[in-house]
Amino acid sequence: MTATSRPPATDGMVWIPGATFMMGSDHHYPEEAPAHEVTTGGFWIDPCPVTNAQFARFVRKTGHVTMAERAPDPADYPGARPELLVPFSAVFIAPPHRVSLADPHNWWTPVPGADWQHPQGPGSSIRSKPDHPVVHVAWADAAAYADWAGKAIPTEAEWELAARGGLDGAEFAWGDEFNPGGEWMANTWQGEFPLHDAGEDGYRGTSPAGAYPANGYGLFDMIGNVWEWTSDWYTGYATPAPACCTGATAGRGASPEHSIDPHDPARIPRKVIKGGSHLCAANYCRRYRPAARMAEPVDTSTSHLGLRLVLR
Ligand SMILES: [Ca+2]
Ligand SMILES: [Cu+2]
Repeated sequence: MTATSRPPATDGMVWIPGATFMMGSDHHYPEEAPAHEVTTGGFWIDPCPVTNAQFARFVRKTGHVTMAERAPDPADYPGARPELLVPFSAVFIAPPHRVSLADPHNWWTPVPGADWQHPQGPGSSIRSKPDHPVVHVAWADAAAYADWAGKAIPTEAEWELAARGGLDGAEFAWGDEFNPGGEWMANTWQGEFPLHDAGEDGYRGTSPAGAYPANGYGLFDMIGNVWEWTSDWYTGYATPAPACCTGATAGRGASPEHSIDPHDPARIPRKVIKGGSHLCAANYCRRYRPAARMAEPVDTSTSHLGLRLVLR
């Protein structure tokens, strides 16, 4: 942390009035069900995800070094392959031929030297992308940025309320039709994932923040472009909250311990991420919807995950 100037807290932010709304969905993936009523207080939210230019300013002012730029400590990853104990981040690389969709390792590659300034790995840069969302930020990087900005990472309920744009119960952030009037409303993937992105929406990979129409609250890129971190520890909505936390909203009140994937040998706790990304495709991952959610280990950074901030 430094004492240097911070952006004025509500500069350009949008006020989301507190509300009771239906969170989740009964019509898609099991982790979104059951739809349930949630109440959240009012808050300010940034209209766009944090951009490369904004993150660069944070790094200049604070000297922050992201997780992806540091070598993992072998003590935290017993049995890890030595090639993964160097600084790396996960980059989407389209396979050269059709692969099993059951194994994300077929397109996610740990690339040494991939980080927020080199989103595709060494040799790539963000020079032409100052207005694109920052990517390759792990949870600790997102939290450090929020601290510096004097803001916070949204809860899942805040994020979903904001993404719905006042259209309670709608499929998408803009209504019930994916391409209303033939218009592209978000940066997703067209064509057969993970082989070929036809880019019919105008972009392959990330797009500049604000390139698609805003939702009903005036928020851009809530859906598609990049996933966004939320502050909630992951749990299934159908999983009963631990006894310590009864009274908490369904899906909330999970602990780091409860969020861990039982198959993960490193036992890394997981946060909820929201919004889907430019990699979401009809044939593989229809998560370009406000209700959609995924669990992301806190140590993980990828080429399709960024953040946006709120102020309470
Ligand atoms: Ca696209
Ligand atoms: Cu997806």
